[in-house]
Amino acid sequence: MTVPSLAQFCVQLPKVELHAHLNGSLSPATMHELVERKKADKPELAKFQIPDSLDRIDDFFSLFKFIYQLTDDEESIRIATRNIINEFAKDNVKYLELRTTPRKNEETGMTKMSYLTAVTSVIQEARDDIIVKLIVSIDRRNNLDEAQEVVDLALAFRSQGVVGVDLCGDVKVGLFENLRPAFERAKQHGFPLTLHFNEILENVVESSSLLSIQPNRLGHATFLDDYCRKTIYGQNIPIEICMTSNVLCKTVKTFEEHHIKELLADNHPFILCTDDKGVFFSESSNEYKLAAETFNLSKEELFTITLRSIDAIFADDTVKQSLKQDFLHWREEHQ
Ligand code: 6MZ
Repeated sequence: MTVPSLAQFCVQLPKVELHAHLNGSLSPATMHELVERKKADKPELAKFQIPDSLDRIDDFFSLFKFIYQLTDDEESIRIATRNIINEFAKDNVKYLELRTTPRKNEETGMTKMSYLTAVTSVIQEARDDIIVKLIVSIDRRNNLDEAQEVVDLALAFRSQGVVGVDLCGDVKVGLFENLRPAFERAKQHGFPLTLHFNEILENVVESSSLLSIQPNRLGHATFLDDYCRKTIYGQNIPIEICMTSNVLCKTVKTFEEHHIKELLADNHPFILCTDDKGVFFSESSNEYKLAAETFNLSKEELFTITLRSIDAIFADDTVKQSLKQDFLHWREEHQ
């Protein structure tokens, strides 16, 4: 048997993706397909291109003014969701928690309810090579009523695959404390929480507020002071790591300096994720390859990372056990 290259191994490796924003995950092919649907009405869309590099994280959030014009009706949402799932499945992601912020559009008649109906109808389409669940996101821009509406929607769509609630959005906007009652209510209803955490240094002032709600996972956790590290390690909170995203958004200077190195040294649980594979042009397998190349990880260590990620998923124990069995079986066959 020929030994696969690192890139081939990372594609073959069964993976878990837990931090992928739906509208940030549109591949160039999907963007093209959606532009084709829209360009008769909005010819200016055809001219837009995702830039190769960003100067600052602020430039990232403004890209959604364009992307949201492509996904402003239910059919576009269905196309986007289906393509994203197919692409992750092709990259051998076996369990995907996609996340999205319910959005309405008065021009097309799309409501937050019909938006989520579109997403969940696609994630429930039966396929045997990937399990897909949904996390609904509360945007930092939301006011409390809007945040509570997201929790209402999470409850309404629970039996359609919604497994958790996220805090996301422009890191320089809003305050978690204003939205806290919505997260408390989601928690009371048994939804696990994942929060974007300290993506930029200015967010550190909010740390104790975010950690006091006892989130089940954290996204990024780029800047950790002693208090944060002690609390996160003490509560064993897994961290969703998005290396390419952080370096391209310039919140981390280089891959070598990425904060994953401390988690590796301290043996703290993390999950390698893509964040926005459409904007950052990086698939799940590429994030594994990058981690291996940067930190000299062996194939066995990559397998341990993917296997350990299963402990952090928001689905129930039966799903976890079955995934673990499948992953261990894969290793036996690929040793
Ligand atoms: C914070 C992010 C993000 O929800 O419309 N989003 N929020 N930090 C990040 N790191 C780079 N990447 C994406 O997907 C797009 C939305 O996800 C959030 C932003 O709020 C963005 O508008 P959905 O499917």
